[in-house]
Parts: sequence; C-alpha cells; structure tokens
Amino acid sequence: MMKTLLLVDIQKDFLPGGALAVPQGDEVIPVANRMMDQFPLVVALQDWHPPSHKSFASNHTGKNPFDTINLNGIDQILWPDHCVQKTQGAEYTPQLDSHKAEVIFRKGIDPEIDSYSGFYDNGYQKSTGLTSYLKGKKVQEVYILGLAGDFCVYFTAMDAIKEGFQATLIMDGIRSINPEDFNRKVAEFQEKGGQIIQSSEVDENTSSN
Ligand code: VGL
Ligand code: ZN
Repeated sequence: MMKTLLLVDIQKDFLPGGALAVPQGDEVIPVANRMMDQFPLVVALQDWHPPSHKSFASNHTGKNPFDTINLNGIDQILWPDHCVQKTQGAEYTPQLDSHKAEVIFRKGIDPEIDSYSGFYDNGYQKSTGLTSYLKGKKVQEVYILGLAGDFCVYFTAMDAIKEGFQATLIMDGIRSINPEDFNRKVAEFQEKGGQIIQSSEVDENTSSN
C-alpha cells in the first residue's frame, strides 16, 4: 500500500536561467513542496554528469546541442553541458524543500551512456538500485513529478510500470522541453496502464497512508 513521491531532476540547470532550462520549469517547485507533505516517503532523482559526459555536444567536435548521434549503439540527443557534478547547476534550487527527500538517486554518471530514467541507464545495462530500494520499503505505488516531462519524467514513469509499480504522473507538477512530445508520451504511458492526476486530487488518494 505504501506510496512514494518521486521528484525528478528539479535542479538549477533545468530551471529558468539554467543551462538546459525547461520552459516554466520553476512552476513545478511549489507543487513539489506541497506534495512532499502528502507522502510517507519522498525520493529524489538527480542528474549527475561528469564533465566528460558524451551526452554533451561539447565533447564531440563539430557537433551542436540538439544534434543527434549514435552513442555506443543508442540514439543520443546531444545536450548543452548540464548538471555537471559539483557545479551549481547540478544542485537543487533552494526553493525546493529537498531536505524532505529521504534518499537521492543519482544518474548519468557513466560518461559513455545517458540515463533518463531513474531506474536504469538508456541501454538497460545498469540499475540505479531504485527498484530494490522501493521494494525493500514495500512501495507499490509511485507518484512522479518534475523535469523534464518528455525525457526523465517519461522514462522514469515507463520504467516504474515495467518494474511492477502502479505509476501516476502528477501533471501540474511537470513541465517539458517539448510539450507536444510530452502529450504523445503521456498517451503511451496511459496505454501501458499509467495513471494521470492533478496535485489537487492527490490528497484524497493518499491520505489513507
Ligand atoms: C534530462 C536531458 C538530459 C531530464 C536530463 O532531466 O529530463 N533531459 N538530461
Ligand atoms: Zn542529463
């Protein structure tokens, strides 16, 4: 019955003024802060790249951000340098009550492969340990919000279903790089059994914990 709130990458680089700013990304912060008090367990994800990460356009001569390449057999969008370990951009914004997260799972550490999902890298080679952690806590339901909807939120949500959790997107707590792409991905998520909800509806659904 245990429910978990999963906060995806609410880091400075994904917020206005950041290196990979998601439009209106800051609007998820008050939703996240409100939701944290409604859940018995809060887990946060943190995009955490070394400077040499091969998802960065700057590490490929002649390539620009948003070009795509084949990286070790996987299609890879090249990004501006973002969420570099130990830099300000990788930090949670102080407006986020991130101290309420019980644990932080970091991803994107291996320079050879990107990791949009909080559960696995994009090649499904390595687990982050998130499934084991949640199953060890008898979590069955995962509620997800954060940034960016069309990348890390979507991949985390799809993997949550694959890993056997009941998964719900808190829609007003999500902003996307490309909102139209996100809408298509939400439809796919729902086809796989995922649920969508607004934060205002969460109270009645989780208070039984
Ligand atoms: C993300 C692109 C690259 C995300 C992370 O958090 O959605 N997107 N790295
Ligand atoms: Zn990244």
